Amino acid sequence: MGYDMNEKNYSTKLDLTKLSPYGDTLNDGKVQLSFTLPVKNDEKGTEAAILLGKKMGLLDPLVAESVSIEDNFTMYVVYGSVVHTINYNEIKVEKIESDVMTKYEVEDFIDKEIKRNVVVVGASTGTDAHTVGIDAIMNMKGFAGHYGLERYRNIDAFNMGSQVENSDLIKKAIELDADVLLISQTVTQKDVHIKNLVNLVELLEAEHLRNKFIVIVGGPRITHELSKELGFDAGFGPKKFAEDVASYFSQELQHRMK
Ligand code: B12
Repeated sequence: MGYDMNEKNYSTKLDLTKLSPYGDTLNDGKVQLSFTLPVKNDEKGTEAAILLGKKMGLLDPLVAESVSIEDNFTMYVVYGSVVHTINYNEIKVEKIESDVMTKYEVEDFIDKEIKRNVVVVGASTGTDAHTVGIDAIMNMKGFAGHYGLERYRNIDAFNMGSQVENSDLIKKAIELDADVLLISQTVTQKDVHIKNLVNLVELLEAEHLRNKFIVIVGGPRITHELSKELGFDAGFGPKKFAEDVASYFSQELQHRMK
């Protein structure tokens, strides 16, 4: 097994216009990926995993691990080098422009700039039964040491739970005269989240309510860019907490009040 020096740049100088994964040395392009094949955990299965790695464009793939899941199912970890590079300097990402504040700074900001409590209604919508994400953001105790919105002294947070119909969420938001809608989506199989999120925006538009609320979506596969494409105001993915979204909506509300 040797590196193909013609195909890969092994210069150890950092060049952000040709960004490549770092394994043992700069620019060696080493990646590791895992997948399961519905075959026996034997030599033939290992060869199949290597061939798949090669077809995916990996140089010198090797099977670092193979674990039998069932008689005819094996999970493989394949290690190899990618030859592709990225021009890091050209990347443009749509990101949320507001400043992230602490819980206490958010509360002070709301006191000073909004001068009343902010009303937030949240739910995991459609068929989605995953509650942990929306609870992490909204519940009093919060998540990973970050208090949830219910704990903010000037935020009235209403968590409707999971499998909430879009129409019920809207009804509740009208009833409570909400400022902010928080939607959580976890299941993305067959793009069910896209259909459900688009449906919410369509319902809001049909009832001329789209601009009445700041509409935010979050979940493990949500990006801010995707949220904008779908007609939302902002999107939050993994490793985001109550203070991230509260910082955004309190500043956005202040902006809209002006
Ligand atoms: C727990 C769990 C369940 C539990 C849920 C219990 C409950 N009360 O929530 C149960 C057993 C019910 C379940 C069911 C299913 N699950 Co499930 N589940 C999980 C699991 C193990 C953990 C999810 C979780 O709680 N994460 C922790 C939270 C804190 O993380 P989070 O949701 O990402 O939230 C953070 C951010 O995303 C963000 N965020 C989330 N929401 C929001 C909202 C806003 C407004 C903001 C600002 C931020 C924000 O903030 C949070 C904190 O940082 C994951 C696998 C995994 N390890 O992730 C699978 C997983 C999510 N489940 C999956 C699947 C497929 C299912 C089922 C379809 C399985 C089945 N065939 O029946 C069903 C679906 C049921 C349904 N109708 O929805 C898949 C989803 C794949 C996909 N992309 O579609 C996963 C990834 C497992 C897998 N690898 O296949 N599941």
